[in-house]
This record gives sequence, structure tokens and C-alpha cells, in this order.
Amino acid sequence: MPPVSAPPFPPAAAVLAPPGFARTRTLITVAPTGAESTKADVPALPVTLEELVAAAKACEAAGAGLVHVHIRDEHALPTLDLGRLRETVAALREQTSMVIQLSTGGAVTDPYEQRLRVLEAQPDSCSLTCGTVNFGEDVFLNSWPFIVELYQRTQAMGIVAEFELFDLGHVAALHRLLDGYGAPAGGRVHADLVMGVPGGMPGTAATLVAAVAALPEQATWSATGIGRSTLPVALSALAAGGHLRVGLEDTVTFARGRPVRDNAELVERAAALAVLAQRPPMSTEQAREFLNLNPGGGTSTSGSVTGAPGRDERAVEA
Ligand code: KMH
Ligand code: ZN
Repeated sequence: MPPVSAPPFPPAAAVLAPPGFARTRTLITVAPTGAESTKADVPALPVTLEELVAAAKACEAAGAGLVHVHIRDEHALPTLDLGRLRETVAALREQTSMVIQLSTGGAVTDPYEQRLRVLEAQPDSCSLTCGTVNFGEDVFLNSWPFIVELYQRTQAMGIVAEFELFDLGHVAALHRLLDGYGAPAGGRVHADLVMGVPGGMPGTAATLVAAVAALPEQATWSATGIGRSTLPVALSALAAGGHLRVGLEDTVTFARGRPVRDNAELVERAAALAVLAQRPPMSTEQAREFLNLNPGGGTSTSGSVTGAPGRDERAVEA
């Protein structure tokens, strides 16, 4: 179990400014599986390691720079089994060059302790949801103590936290987290607006603009629209200078009455939109640089639990 006390990370005001190409390129994240759809309902869903790696490779070729990973067990049900997670990270590292982000959200039924232990699989990045939200018929629980515990562990382990924001209240919680506990590992504050969940903020242009306006000043962000809000959110995000997340976790219908062929189809569409917006997809190398990740793993500004640098050792841009 990793220690829970964080090394001295800089205050939130000292987060890194994004590199110049963050304005001219689009980070495309693919979320290929999720925890909600069943293989029976969505046959294109990658549920085995082989299917997941094949999907990731196809999505990388189509322009995705980051893969947000949920895994399934031998019955294709969501699992946070640590052995499987480690195997998954190793396979994705070997066969792709994408940034590997493990979900710490898991399924709504997953206990906090298992969600914390996901970090032990040593991904480049992990999702960190900044509050509780009604989630269809369910509740996706993220208490403040859990959020803080998870955040401090990411800092101590040099894992880049991506802040998942399902509601405007979660944006306020992100400020509270940064003010209280400093910048994330890597120094980049990167958030993902998850819009259109029944119970969360709606997937509309007006809501996206309000959420973006409320983000911390230096934050970069992507957006994803669940279900039929996919296209309005993607188009709004590009218009507002943001990045994109797509995938079968969020969208199973490509157009009215037409199921998504596979994850790569969604990435291809996102990449085409990004090209139209004259902000083509980032390469995987650029995605790593964007998040301040070393090519060989770990962050440039933090690393081991004992060796994480203090504020003065970090390259903090004005
Ligand atoms: N499956 C949802 C309950 C995340 O990956 O961090 C949570 C989720 C968020 O998908
Ligand atoms: Zn997820």
C-alpha cells in the first residue's frame, strides 16, 4: 500500500502553462469500454485483453493519443482486479505508444479501497472524479475524503490525475482540491467535462461554456458528450478551444438508428472534426509532452514516492 502523505507539491497557482501546440493540436482520448454497457447489447465493445489492445491500436492509428481504460473479467463484467489491470497496462505499453489512463471510477458498485488500489498498476494517468453525481438510476459516489486520498496518492506516486467533472459543483471541488493540496503530478491541470449523464450537467454548448469559464485559469480540458449529446459537445468543445474524448464508453450510436461500428470509427470522426477545426490530432509523443510525461514513464516533475522534487526543482512556466 503506498504512503498517503504527499511530497511538497507546488500550490495550485504554480501549475504549468500548456505548451504552445495545445492550442494548435487536439488531444483525442478514447474511452473504449466503460463499465456500463454489456457485450450482449454492444457486440463491438472490447472486453478481452486482445480486443482492448486491438481497439487501442486501431484508435492510435486513427488519431487518439490517450486511452481511458476500464477492464472486464472472464464473464465480460467490469472488474478492478489488480493482476488484470497490471497485465493490461503492460500489454498497452508494449503494443501502443498512447498515454495509458486507468479509470479509478470503475463501476458504481466498486468500493473505494479497490478504486484506490488501481494506482498500483502504475498507469501514466488515472481519472479522478471531483464529486458525487446521480448516474441514471444509480449514484456514482465520490466523497471528499476519498477524493483527497486518491489525489494525494497520485501525487506521491507520480501518476497524472485527470479531473472528471460531471457537474458544475465538481468544478468548484477541483478549485478546492488544488487550493488545499497543490498541483497534480506533472504540474498540468487537465480536466474532462463529462456531459449529458442523466443526473449530471446537460451536454449543451451553453453549459460547456459555463463550465469552461469556471475552470482554474491554467487548466486545459477535454469534453465528452454521453449518448446523443456526443456531437453537440464535440463541436462546442472544438469551438471553445478544448480537446475531445470519444468512445463506446460514452456513445454506442453513431447516428440515429445506427450502432457504432467500433471505437476507431468514433476516433476517425473526432479526428476529422479536429482537422476541420484546423487543430489536427496530437501525436502520442505530443500527448505525453502535453501531460508532462516522460517518454519512458513517470512525470517530468515528479517520480518516486521518496524522490519527488519540491517546488524549486520544478520547471514552472509563468
Ligand atoms: N463508470 C462510471 C461509474 C471514470 O472512469 O473515472 C464512472 C466512470 C468515471 O466511468
Ligand atoms: Zn470511465
